[in-house]
Amino acid sequence: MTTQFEITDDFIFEHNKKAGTWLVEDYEFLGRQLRRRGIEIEDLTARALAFQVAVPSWGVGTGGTRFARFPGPGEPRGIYEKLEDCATIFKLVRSTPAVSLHIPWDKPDDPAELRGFAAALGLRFDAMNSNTFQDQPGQPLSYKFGSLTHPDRAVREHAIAHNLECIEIGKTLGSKAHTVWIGDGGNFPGQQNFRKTLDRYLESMREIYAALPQDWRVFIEHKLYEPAFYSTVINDWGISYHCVRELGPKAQCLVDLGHHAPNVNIEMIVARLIQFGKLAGFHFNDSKYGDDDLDAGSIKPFQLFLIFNELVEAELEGVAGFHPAYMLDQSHNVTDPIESLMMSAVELSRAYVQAHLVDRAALGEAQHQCDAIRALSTLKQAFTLDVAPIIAMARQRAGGAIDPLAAYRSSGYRQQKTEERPAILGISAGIV
Ligand SMILES: [Mn+2]
Repeated sequence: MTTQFEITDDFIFEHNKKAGTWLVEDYEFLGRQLRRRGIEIEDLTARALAFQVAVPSWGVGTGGTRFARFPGPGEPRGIYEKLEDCATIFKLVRSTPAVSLHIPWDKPDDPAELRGFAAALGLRFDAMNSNTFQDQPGQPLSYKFGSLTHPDRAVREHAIAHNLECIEIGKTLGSKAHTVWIGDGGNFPGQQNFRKTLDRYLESMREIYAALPQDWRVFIEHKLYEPAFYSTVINDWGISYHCVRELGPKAQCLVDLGHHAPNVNIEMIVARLIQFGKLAGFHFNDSKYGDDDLDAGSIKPFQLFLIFNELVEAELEGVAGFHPAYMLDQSHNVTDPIESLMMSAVELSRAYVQAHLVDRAALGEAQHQCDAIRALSTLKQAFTLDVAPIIAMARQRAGGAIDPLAAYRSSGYRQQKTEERPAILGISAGIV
């Protein structure tokens, strides 16, 4: 393999010198402000340093809509180049050491070799993802009318076998979870029998569940609609919860923020799943209308904060069995995917640190006294504090960039990759 351009630690160190002065100044000032509120800034910086979120392999390519895809320059052309881009994100933000793969888009010829390649970049593998929402070239049986819920047993068996293959690949890669999202459902009234499709789903999922290694979990991802516009089989968290209860302790509900009806109280769903011991984790993104897959916190940053408020409360209480898998899931039509994924990772760190600022004693007291205004203002006090110096300091201490976007742009990474990676057709990227 020829030498590929990479952003070096020295480059980041040099770039940080420009912003280092203001960072120390702002960090000290914020530290004094927080001390007046009885908070030690170093405790928050330690929290920020510990926060991690996985990136999706499919997120480093330009996604698209149902109408078109507009590929960007220098896009990764295969899983090895996708990992290079993931490593670049990790180097700059230092909070994204794991990558989630989608099979067969990322199917490796040699999973052990791929694991070694990732490890050399400082990366490991997060949850596996199966794909039974599109047909692969030469596939004898079609998923056009469903996969795990298809009326034809042969199609269901084909879809089950694919999921088992994902788990097998994941074992070699060191993954510990398998995520199942299906597009199954109907577009017209009468097209499907609601009860029978769910029965078939559970029957199929039981076979997948039985193939899980002892220390694995399976994540069920629900989605309101699309591609089924009338009746999606796994359409909301209630159905998802029913299914994970039926399957067993290794099955949990995954929450993709874009997969709910507008205005749904997602933070309350999160709290319920924590309470029931069934929160698998997240696909973070944001949306204005539906499953827009915009960068995290770009439309509803307060909602993101409220979700993290629930997560941090559970973390601080030490709720039994609480270990959510944090992952980004977003698709990019108009931005450089590396920039978008970095910005989302930064937004999650911000929401996480802000949630640690909530005065939980004051909030509990306000709730006990039925003082709605004081409860809201307690949350707002945490949400409105600018914690940028804390998360920038954490990045710098971990060897990352104080300003990841500026460092990335001045590195010339994308231009270098454009020369190294002449475009080829058929790049796998998508919205899931
Ligand atoms: Mn998702």
